[in-house]
Amino acid sequence: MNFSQAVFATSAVSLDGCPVDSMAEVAFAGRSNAGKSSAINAICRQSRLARTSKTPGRTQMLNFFLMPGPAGRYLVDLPGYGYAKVPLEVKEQWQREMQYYLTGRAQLQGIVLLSDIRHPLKEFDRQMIDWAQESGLPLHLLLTKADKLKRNPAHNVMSAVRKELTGRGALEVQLFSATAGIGLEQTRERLESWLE
Ligand SMILES: Nc1nc2c(ncn2[C@@H]2O[C@H](COP(=O)(O)OP(=O)(O)O)[C@@H](O)[C@H]2O)c(=O)[nH]1
Ligand SMILES: [Mg+2]
Repeated sequence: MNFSQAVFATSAVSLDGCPVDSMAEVAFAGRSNAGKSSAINAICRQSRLARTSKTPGRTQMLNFFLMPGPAGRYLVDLPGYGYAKVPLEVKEQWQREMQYYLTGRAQLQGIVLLSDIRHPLKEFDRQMIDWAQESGLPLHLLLTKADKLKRNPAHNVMSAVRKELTGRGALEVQLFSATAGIGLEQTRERLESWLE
């Protein structure tokens, strides 16, 4: 798959604004600062495809990155934020839009959920896991910034998360680090299996 040739295609503020072609896509979800933009950049071997920032993002938009080819594919960066800090109204709006998108988007093949390994399975993550299960979509959980923990603690977190999520539909958990290059190939393989 043409990850290296991915280019920014378009942004949408709601399901209505998403591309109307029928190319298959995978969505990346996670609380703001979980490492979504960094992961997309690392997976696509580019430094500036998706924007990354040190301050939690305000982007309430779906960003579509196109992998060109005879059968084009999209990687979709979904809006995310730290749950605790947003007004209820924003949270409810987000919940409506995400539910429309997850239940109404026929092109969607699976969800990559990113969660900082130092505080996994927050409310945002559990919501996404519930929706994926309800929509019958496979979910691949990346425990991001795995470079922040030593090998054994990182594996212990992964085991605990796997145990907690047993029986939650098609769900896989892996370690990931955009900066240290941990788990990149495993993630690419999962994306290929969903998009091919
Ligand atoms: N140590 C470390 N920091 C990371 C990693 N991935 C992202 N970050 C940092 O975490 C912050 C948020 O990353 P970003 O990709 O913008 O998160 P997003 O809000 O989910 O798109 C930035 O300061 C990144 O440099 C990683 O694998 N390891
Ligand atoms: Mg981002």
